[in-house]
Amino acid sequence: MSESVQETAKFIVVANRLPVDRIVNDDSTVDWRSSPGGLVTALEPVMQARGGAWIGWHGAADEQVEPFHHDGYDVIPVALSELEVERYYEGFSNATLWPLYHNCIAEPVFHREWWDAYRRVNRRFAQAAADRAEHGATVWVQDYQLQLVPQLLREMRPDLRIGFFLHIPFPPIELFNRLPWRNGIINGLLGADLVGFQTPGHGSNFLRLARRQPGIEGARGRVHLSDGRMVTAKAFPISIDAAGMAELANSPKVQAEARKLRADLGDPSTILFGVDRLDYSKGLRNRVRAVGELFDSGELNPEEVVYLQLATPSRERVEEYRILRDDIDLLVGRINSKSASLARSAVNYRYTSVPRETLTGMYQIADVMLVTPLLDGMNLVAKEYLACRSRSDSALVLSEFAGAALELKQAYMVNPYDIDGMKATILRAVHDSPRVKARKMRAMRRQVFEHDIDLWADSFLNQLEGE
Ligand code: ADQ
Repeated sequence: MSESVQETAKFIVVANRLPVDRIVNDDSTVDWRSSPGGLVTALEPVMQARGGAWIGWHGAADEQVEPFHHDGYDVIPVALSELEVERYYEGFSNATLWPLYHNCIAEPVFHREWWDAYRRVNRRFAQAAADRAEHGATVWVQDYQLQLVPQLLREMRPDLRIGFFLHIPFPPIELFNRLPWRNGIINGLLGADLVGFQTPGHGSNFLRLARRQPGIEGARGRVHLSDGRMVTAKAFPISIDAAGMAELANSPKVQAEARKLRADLGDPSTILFGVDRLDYSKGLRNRVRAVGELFDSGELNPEEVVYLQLATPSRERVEEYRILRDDIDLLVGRINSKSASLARSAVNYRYTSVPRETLTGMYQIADVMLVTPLLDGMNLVAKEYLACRSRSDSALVLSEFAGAALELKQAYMVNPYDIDGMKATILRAVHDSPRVKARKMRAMRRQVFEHDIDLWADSFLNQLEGE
């Protein structure tokens, strides 16, 4: 395959971020390394097979980066100014849309200048795709930061097949309608031929809103526009590279790492584990409170049980995230200051990102996995645990408000708002018989291995290109 950047591409992914991180070497030369994450793992093989281009921001403000070839596909950086990062990304994307789409768990903030920046940046991404796409190319736009791109791109290039996938929930009409620019977003999405969601419920929310637009009629997952076009909305539950993760988990390196991790934690009889971006949607406050109360009451014994919680730093310049970080520090500090064991802390809390191998090792030693978001589009952590932890003596505690709950029905299901209910279910997950746990794990592991990331990408693209 050629190493030079092609003028045009027949398959293009457009996402807020590029799939690569910049590494500055000791001698000041620059390298680009694939950044880990579900979206990249999902789409990289597709890009390599199709020979495509990935359009996205490179992560540094006020900097122009030239297109380059990386690992079999072209990378096309889009520049953002410091003010645009503040208004389009931290503002409209993460302080307006993110809370609004997560059922207003935090209060969404509305600012007209943020919306203006969102429109301006969406136009820039659309233009970059229009400039790069071959005649009749397929363009796949990703996520809530770029909801205006489908319509803008269609106006520029009516010859393209345009798909859009929303990784987060699409809210009910009553909440969405608070948005002063609601029609702009709905029309933006209606520029696509196919709009994909994590669950059928999110798809129906969108369709209900779309049908309220003038001149639009619809039935059975589709709407017909007055210009004769048809837009399909459908659920495509995202997944993971289950086989790849299982292989990594079984590698001697990760096995050794897992043994070391368990020893470092003091070889407890039971390890509870949680790993999340530090985001209020992930339900960390309630989870930490529930486990803390179980330690407090003696129902979990800190001499035998350790709760390991990793939180990845996220959106640190957005106010809500700073408050959340302080709250969790405080809660964890309180639990540990009261825990009986001198030898080790009841809660081992790390505010950091870890390499893939270490995370995989942590999944391996987790006897009980705690995934308790207040609301989550899908939640890949639950699926990663099932792929990595092959021991049948394992338990997944899962929020009924994660998209994953629709597929992983055998999990120990919780309502994360119900602290007492969550405590009872965590205890059940710790104490249930190995036979019961084995049956649950078998069913859920089968689901994850049979519905992997390739199936997700193939079903979306086959439908888009067959439309
Ligand atoms: P996220 O909200 O980021 O994704 P999630 O699906 O759980 O949530 O994915 C997080 C990813 O980050 C996982 O692959 C996990 O392994 C990794 N990760 C988390 N903490 C880490 C740490 N400390 N170190 C290393 N890796 C860490 C959004 C939506 C989800 C949807 C995904 C994909 O909010 O609902 O499932 O997109 O569509």
